[in-house]
Amino acid sequence: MSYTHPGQDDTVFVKVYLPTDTWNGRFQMVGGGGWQAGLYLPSIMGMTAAVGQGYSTISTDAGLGSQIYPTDWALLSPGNVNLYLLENLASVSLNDASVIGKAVTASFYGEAPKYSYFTGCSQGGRQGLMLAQRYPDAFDGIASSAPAINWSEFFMGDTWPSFFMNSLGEYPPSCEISAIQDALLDACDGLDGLVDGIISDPNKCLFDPMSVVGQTFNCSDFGTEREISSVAATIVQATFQFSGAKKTDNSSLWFGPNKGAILSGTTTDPSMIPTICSTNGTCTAGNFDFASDWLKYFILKNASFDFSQMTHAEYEQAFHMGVQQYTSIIGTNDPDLSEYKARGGKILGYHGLADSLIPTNGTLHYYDAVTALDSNVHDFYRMFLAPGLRHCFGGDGPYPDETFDSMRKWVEEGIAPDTLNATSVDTATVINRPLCPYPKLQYFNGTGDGTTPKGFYCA
Ligand SMILES: [Ca+2]
Repeated sequence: MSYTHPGQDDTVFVKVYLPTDTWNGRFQMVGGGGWQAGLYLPSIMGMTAAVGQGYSTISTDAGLGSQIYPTDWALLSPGNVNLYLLENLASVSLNDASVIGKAVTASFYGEAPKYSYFTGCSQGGRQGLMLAQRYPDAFDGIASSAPAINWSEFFMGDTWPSFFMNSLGEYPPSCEISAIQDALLDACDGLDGLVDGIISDPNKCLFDPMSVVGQTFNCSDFGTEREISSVAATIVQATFQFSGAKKTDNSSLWFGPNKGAILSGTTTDPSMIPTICSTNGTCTAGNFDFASDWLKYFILKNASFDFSQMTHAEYEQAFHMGVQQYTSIIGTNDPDLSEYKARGGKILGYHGLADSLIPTNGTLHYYDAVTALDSNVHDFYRMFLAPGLRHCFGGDGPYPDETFDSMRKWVEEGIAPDTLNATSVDTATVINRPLCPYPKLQYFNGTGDGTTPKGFYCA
């Protein structure tokens, strides 16, 4: 079904799925991902799973259509952002969907849902926190993982490696970046007590990419042996944790991904250091439109902006403009969750320590800000750190598959989860490990074999 906000020239589509005779008395809204508010394939899969478990469920497209990028809707004309649609994406359509979903549920079954829940990761994780911040009455419980909060900061931060390469005029091949990452993993894997290919405490990793300059490696991209260059090491160093986007005076603008995050890409988790190489081994700048579209269309409002020519002063200025213009619309980092706490709401989520797309430290920065206002934050909001997990899913670390059910149990039975189970997805041997709620981290005392929870503890 569709609806409009009269005068705003929008058409918002929502879909509601209702189990005919297996309704469990509960309502669940499924969030979106990337630039999509919902109703894309993963949302539909989430709705299908929810309806299979007896939930009535809804998802919304926020009136944006089904495009992967905002290219078609971002600008009304050069210089003029479609703010109504941005607000639909940011917040308005979320509350709409909760109202519509609950009303359709009540009219179909003749009674209102006993409990209402929201679930999402990335864009969906941001949506969950926006609902808690701005529409505290909408949901009893929210599963919010790897949230795309600090929206303008993290998008600008994601463009930093590309900007940095442009400023050097150097574009190392992904095999070289991978070789540095492999050396980092060798150096830091065991610091958490277990050599398993997963870095569970990135802060302990003091690996310096410059230390492997000159080492040879086999480049799978070209089938040749190469040496790690100081340029590639400099780029990796500039991308990682404690570095990240910088001002012209070298002070920090935003967090980089943790050491151990994979900087070379996959289809669902694009390369942080995008380069395009020909078979003879020469490379040029690749694209990371997912992030640079924010800069181009929303901050600079210029569809033909040439990112490759940007100066450092312009980068710093654009970073500031983005925060200034959009934080109140879509920043989603208001740390005052007192109204949500007061209505008895619970928020539970995870963030992968190997997330390169949305830096884990941005989420922890927010969590710290919430904690500064309410030292009892643990009573209603817990964020579990997932070692080796990339953005929302994927990577060598196990996946927290019981996030939603733990949240529901917390809401309905008052059982707060002290750990969150995670199960490996693609590994030959299935491993199960307990994730720890921030500020605790997961460590291993050496008593098990690493495939079962035995030997893991939170500290
Ligand atoms: Ca390890």
